[in-house]
Amino acid sequence: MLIAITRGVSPAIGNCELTHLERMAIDVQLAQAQHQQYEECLAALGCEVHRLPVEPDLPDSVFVEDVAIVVDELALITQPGADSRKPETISIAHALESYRKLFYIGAPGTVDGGDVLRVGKTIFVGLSSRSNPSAIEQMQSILQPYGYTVKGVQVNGCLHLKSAVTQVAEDTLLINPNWVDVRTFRDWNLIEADTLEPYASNALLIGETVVYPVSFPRTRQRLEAHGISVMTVDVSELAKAEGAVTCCSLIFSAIGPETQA
Ligand code: CIR
Repeated sequence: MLIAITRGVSPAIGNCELTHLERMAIDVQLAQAQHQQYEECLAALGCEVHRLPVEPDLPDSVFVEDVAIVVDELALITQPGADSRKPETISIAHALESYRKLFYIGAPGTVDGGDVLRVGKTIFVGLSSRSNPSAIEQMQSILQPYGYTVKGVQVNGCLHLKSAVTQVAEDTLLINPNWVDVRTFRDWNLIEADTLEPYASNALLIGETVVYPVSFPRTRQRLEAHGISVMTVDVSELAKAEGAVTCCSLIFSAIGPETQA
């Protein structure tokens, strides 16, 4: 069984962090309705959705992906790269402790979960404005004993590594070659996002279905042409906060910490 941890949209989302986007008014009610449809989509794909209470004072707290990295053996609570987001970790650690043994990234390390792409036993970590080499070293020492290889990847022009590349099938990645070096991912089949849709590389793979923003029809056609099954969601308001589909959930299989190594 898959668990999906989510959190409702904060009424303060209009004060979110922004790095590459101009601030635009966000319709909070519409954002909340879109987020609810996103959760319904996760449930339709077999996830048990565990929604955490809204954090009225934490504008970006809907983007739960950034504060933890969950693998079968453990969960890492991150040290988010933006100071305004550091308090988000407390409730996520509390929610995860019944599922996984917890480890913590400490200062001076910073890493956002949006920079972490796990493909099998390889964990790529974006070197971005949010994530740094100290966090990567800490991740290596925590994860290597469990057989994971952790690799830093330079990211340019976008917020996170997963703004630039995500997994869309077991052996296939969706990528924007302007933001990350495609040679890093030469061991996988690559589908390039349409150049008219630069933000189209963030897709959320659940089982064999990709949850995908309705706003990228050209890239969606490319995915479908490769035989990938796509379920669309409208996340236009969350996109104004520089969020996308992976960042609104933490999805993992339900194993208790007592059954872990
Ligand atoms: C931030 O800048 O931290 C938020 N406004 C957006 C975070 C999006 N997270 C993600 O893509 N993993």
